[in-house]
Amino acid sequence: APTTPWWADAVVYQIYPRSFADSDGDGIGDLAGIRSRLDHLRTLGVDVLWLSPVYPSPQDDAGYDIRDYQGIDPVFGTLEGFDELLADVHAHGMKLVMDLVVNHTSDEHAWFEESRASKDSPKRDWYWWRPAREGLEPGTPGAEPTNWGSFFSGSAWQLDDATGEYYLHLFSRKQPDLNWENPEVRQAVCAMMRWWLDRGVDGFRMDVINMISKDPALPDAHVVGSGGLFADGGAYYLCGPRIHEFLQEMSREVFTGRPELLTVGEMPGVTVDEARLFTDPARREVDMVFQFEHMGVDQGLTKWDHHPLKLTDLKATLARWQAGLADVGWNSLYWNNHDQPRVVSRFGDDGEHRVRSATMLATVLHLHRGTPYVYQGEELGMTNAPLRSVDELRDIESINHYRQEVAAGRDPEQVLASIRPMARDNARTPMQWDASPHAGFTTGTPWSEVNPNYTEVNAAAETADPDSVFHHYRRLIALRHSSRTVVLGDFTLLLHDDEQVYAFTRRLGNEELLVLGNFSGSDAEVELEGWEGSELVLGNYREPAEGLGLRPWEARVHRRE
Ligand code: ISL
Repeated sequence: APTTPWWADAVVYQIYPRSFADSDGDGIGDLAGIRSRLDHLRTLGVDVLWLSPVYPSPQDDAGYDIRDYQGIDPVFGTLEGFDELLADVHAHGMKLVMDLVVNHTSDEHAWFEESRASKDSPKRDWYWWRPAREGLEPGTPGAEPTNWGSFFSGSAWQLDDATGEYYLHLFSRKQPDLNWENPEVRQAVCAMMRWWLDRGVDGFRMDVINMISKDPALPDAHVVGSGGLFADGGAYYLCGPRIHEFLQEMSREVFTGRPELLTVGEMPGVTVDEARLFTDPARREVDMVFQFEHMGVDQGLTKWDHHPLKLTDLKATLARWQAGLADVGWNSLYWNNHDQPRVVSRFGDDGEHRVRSATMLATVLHLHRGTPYVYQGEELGMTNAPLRSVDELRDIESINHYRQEVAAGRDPEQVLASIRPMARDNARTPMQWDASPHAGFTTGTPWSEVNPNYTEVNAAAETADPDSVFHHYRRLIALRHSSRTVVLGDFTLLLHDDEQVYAFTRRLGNEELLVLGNFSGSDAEVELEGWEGSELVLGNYREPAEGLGLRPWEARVHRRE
């Protein structure tokens, strides 16, 4: 049998540097701040850190718009400071994975500045340039080369005055898409990746990597319903025609001879069948992907159309991914990242049952088969931001959407109310370290408001409390490190139709684990053969349970042989 890779029993922790820890009082987190908090991560027990982008950037999309791939933004520190951080991370027995954002660059990147300068620039073809639609004056409504919408509202095309042509930007207009059809682009990206690996980094989280291969014909998208002005062009750029070829080439050119890496591809819209191909080790593409199906269960056509969770939908989708990647490939497991609202506010109860529901959610996720990702603050049960007024929005996605809707005549209060539950800003409030001013995040003025609950929800209080969310995460991570069944056991969903209880087993050889989670604030009955009297491995209530039934937001892991 093939040996399991090193990351099979690893837990990854995502750091969003701008909100993690500020060492110099400018109100923005930085690399030295991260260095000063490595003990927290060591105590938690995580194996790998993933850093959201720290490269020089105009920060139009909080660093996902990169001006220079081979440097550190002064707001975060210096390259020397980065090397020191990397050495410290390694000295603490952890690995460090970088964010790789190569579907697009900043419009301030030297490559784009050269590309936009003239139609015969040697780098013209490094991006997607197109003239106005046949017969229409550039800049007039409908003259955009295709009807595609951008993820951040409006058209995916921006007219550029220098040459009178449009460039493609799936995200903000300050994030022009690179043209991966051009082999020079691919070579430049590979060279840059090798440069970071030579510096000692341990892998990459690849931003929207399933968007790098577009249908070069760039056809108009099919319009669904009455729609807005712009349509979803995803059919022509999600898992496009050359995506597997591009990833295999990257793997050959960059990863050959470097066995100890971790690669994870962020892939909105990826299907289980595609994910099997991407993560089949024999194909040498990526180790695992971030899929999004379970992040869509509480929304309608768009993310702003938010509705309450139906537990059976969540269970069905996650179980399908467990089954789909059981024999080939590997799952990544996450509830949170810097783009998603806080899970305790989303699927749990961030009021009365905050601790109980946060620990229940953690237990259910971490007992699945795959590599768990913990997003900073999740291990404290941090909650969504209050977002009391539009002035508290910092994120381009929400701000653009707000402006678009208000301009279209919608009621501003209602627009804000629709943004509140899903806003990416929910995840980006400063890390809550202690009960001192600004939660110990900064001595200056934080770039985003600290959640007012920091006096109660913070790392200092939680490390001192054995029943805290923090210590529950620590126990879950330790369990994974000590149990082959948690890492490799088969997954079987139970109680498919139950709207209150999430139940499944994991089995390896003679050992079987039963995982139970109550997704509600009321008692739940559970009837399962043969589990009465089994050993309790872990739970989130101190007082022992009677029988298999669950108390409000209770989670338990049982074991039998
Ligand atoms: O945030 C989202 C939900 O609306 C997604 O559409 C998100 O934009 C998508 O998952 C891609 O995310 C990644 O690339 C973006 C960047 O803004 C995100 O922060 C990043 O995680 C563009 O680089």
